[in-house]
Amino acid sequence: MPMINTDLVAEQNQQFKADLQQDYEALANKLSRQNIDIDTITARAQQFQVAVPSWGAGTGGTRFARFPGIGEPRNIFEKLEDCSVINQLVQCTGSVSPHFPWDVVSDFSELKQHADSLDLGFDAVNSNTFQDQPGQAVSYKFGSLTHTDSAVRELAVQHNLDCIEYGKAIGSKAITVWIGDGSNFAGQSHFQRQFERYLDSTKQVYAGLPNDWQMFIEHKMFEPAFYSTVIQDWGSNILAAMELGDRAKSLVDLGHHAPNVNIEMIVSRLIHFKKLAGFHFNDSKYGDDDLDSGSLHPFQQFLIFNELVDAEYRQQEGFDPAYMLDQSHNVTDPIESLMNSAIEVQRSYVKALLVDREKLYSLQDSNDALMAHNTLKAAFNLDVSPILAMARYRQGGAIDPLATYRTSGYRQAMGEQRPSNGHSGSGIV
Ligand code: PSV
Ligand code: MN
Repeated sequence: MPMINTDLVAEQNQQFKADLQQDYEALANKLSRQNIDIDTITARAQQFQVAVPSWGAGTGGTRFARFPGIGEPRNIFEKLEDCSVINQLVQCTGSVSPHFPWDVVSDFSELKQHADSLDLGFDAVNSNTFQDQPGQAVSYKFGSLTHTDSAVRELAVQHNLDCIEYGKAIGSKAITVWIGDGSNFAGQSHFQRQFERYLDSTKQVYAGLPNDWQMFIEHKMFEPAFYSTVIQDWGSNILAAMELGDRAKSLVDLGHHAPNVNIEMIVSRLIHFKKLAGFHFNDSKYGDDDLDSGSLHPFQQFLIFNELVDAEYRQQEGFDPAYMLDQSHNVTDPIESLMNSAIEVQRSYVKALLVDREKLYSLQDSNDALMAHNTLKAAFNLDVSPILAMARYRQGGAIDPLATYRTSGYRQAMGEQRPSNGHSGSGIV
């Protein structure tokens, strides 16, 4: 059941189609000179998918304030409706990654039906032990899976096991575990004992995974713990994943590293050890800013996709990463930001497909640094917008998603249908 009138999408596409056709043909000619068939690339773009975070559908905020937008979704059912608008127009976001307990419902089969009716699936489920819930028996103030008190650890383990049950009911196949556990003062926590408690707790969660499920471990350098975080980097992450077993893998959130860290190289190492779970895409300037994907460092995002496409090209065994967005929208309409970001991530993928890999390998092998670099840059510098627009059009989406969305008046209509209930079902994300 499409949320945006399909006649409107068709009308809008009619307006943009002639220009697109011209631009596509011009690019096709250019690529054919490099022996690249544009339709093969467009077909790959049509297959590309990145999941949308349920928590991204509401306006985010900072620790200072949150400025809600109009017509915000008030529960997971409404979040799914907004996510389906995104997918209807961009056609590369067919699944949603839910976050519990924010998205807990009394009847998960009803939620699954609602998602089915909107042509959406569910990606990895996320647990939340970084916040206390009303009436919670013991507090996560000093940690969750690594807390010194076994009663707190048990509560956190049980929450993760509950998340797996919720996920089973809606067709998920993975749980992402991110914890804020750590310390704010030197000496506050015993690093090794804390990590031992982490492993002990996560082993219990891992033991509860169905056979066809994976556990994604997400690292983050800092925040909310500002001196030390238990799973602070990919090193602790992969060590924990190796200790847990084959179905535990490391998830890379682009905002969770120190500035200037070579994330694409981390990705390459994780691929080598078959430990790359997938991504939370976003962009950042200072820390975990949760800016829109590709808005500041499109070259870095391209270099990451260069590693991913290289792994595909080399047919690396077991390579199947999950792609998700994870951003916070403070000053934009979340639907618009998520559409833009999904397209920017897809753009990086398509550009990486255009890298002449055999040429690059040979330039690398002959140590021709500059020409190797220029070979990468040649793909990055190409404007692949016509391929992305054609991929959307061929999938039944919008040639210009933002223009169509704004013309539809969806947000204004939601403003009338969804009077604010004071919260969006998530915290400040
Ligand atoms: C933590 O900052 C994080 O990136 C994790 O993925 C959380 O689940 C998400 O943000 C929630 O805001
Ligand atoms: Mn994340």
